[in-house]
Amino acid sequence: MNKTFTARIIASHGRHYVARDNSGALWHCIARGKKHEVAVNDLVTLTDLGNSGDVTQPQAVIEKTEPRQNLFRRSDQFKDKAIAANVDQVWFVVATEPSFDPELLSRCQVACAAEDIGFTILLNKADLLDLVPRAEELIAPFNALGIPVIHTSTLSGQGIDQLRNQINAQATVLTGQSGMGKSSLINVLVPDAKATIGEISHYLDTGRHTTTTVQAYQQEPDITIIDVPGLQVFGLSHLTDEQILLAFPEFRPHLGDCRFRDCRHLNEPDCAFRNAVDAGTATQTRLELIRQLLIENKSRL
Ligand SMILES: Nc1nc2c(ncn2[C@@H]2O[C@H](COP(=O)(O)OP(=O)(O)OP(=O)(O)O)[C@@H](O)[C@H]2O)c(=O)[nH]1
Ligand SMILES: [Mg+2]
Ligand SMILES: [Zn+2]
Repeated sequence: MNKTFTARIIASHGRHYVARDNSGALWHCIARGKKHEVAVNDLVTLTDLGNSGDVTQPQAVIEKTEPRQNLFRRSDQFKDKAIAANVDQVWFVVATEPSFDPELLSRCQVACAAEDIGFTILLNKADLLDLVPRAEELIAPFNALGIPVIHTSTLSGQGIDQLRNQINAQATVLTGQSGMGKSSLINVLVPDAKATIGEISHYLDTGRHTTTTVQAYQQEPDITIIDVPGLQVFGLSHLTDEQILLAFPEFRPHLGDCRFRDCRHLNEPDCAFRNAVDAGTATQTRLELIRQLLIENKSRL
């Protein structure tokens, strides 16, 4: 009979995965059954399929996923995309350049709040001093919500010690749009990351520059840091209306205060959310995002 054992998923590319077993050996895996959902940083049970002719790539089947603490994911009408499992914190990386989309940042914050995942903004490329004030302006509304912001530079080393302190045994995902410097930050934080990238790209036959796979880097004693390909959209159709509303800290105190119980926070009289915007404790942009998310939810199949 084939050997069965537990392992940690460290990379995913489509329906292909790489897992690391307790001895440190890597396995090329596929999930059994189409419905079986697997994400990077999942703990799984594997069955050895032998070497299939290539001794450098032992093959295994994922039989079972252990229960998760949470799942960092995004979704649209058609598809749920698991990004990583058992995540303690997400670092959303923006940069002084190229420019970034604050709505994507907002959506990611909502996804994290719904799964009880810590959320921090990294303003990377802070060495480009002339461009810092403009980026800070875009981030200010998030900072006002109590979301921490760390200025970083992989060139000058600014903020890197603070990142090291904040990793502190927390499974950490770096996400954000393409070109912000996520992979560069990982290269600074995890000295042998480049070697791991080479190893994994050999397994999954992927390129090396722009990140195309979700991949975890582990460094003893307790660094787990996960690199994600640059995002362009962040759908939240997996969330219920209630989860959406609870994920906005600035509107949460006003939940249930609208005149109408089924208020959509549009033009209804005595809408507590609109009053919060008028009073300056919340922004019009974030209220519009709530409306948009509730509409997207309504059109869900
Ligand atoms: N000036 C400056 N450039 C940086 C810094 N960090 C990264 N870069 C540059 O930004 C570009 C993109 O960096 P990556 O690390 O590949 O970005 P990424 O976020 O991983 O991009 P994707 O993999 O496409 O999602 C590279 O040319 C880096 O050299 C920084 O702190 N300062
Ligand atoms: Mg990258
Ligand atoms: Zn309302």
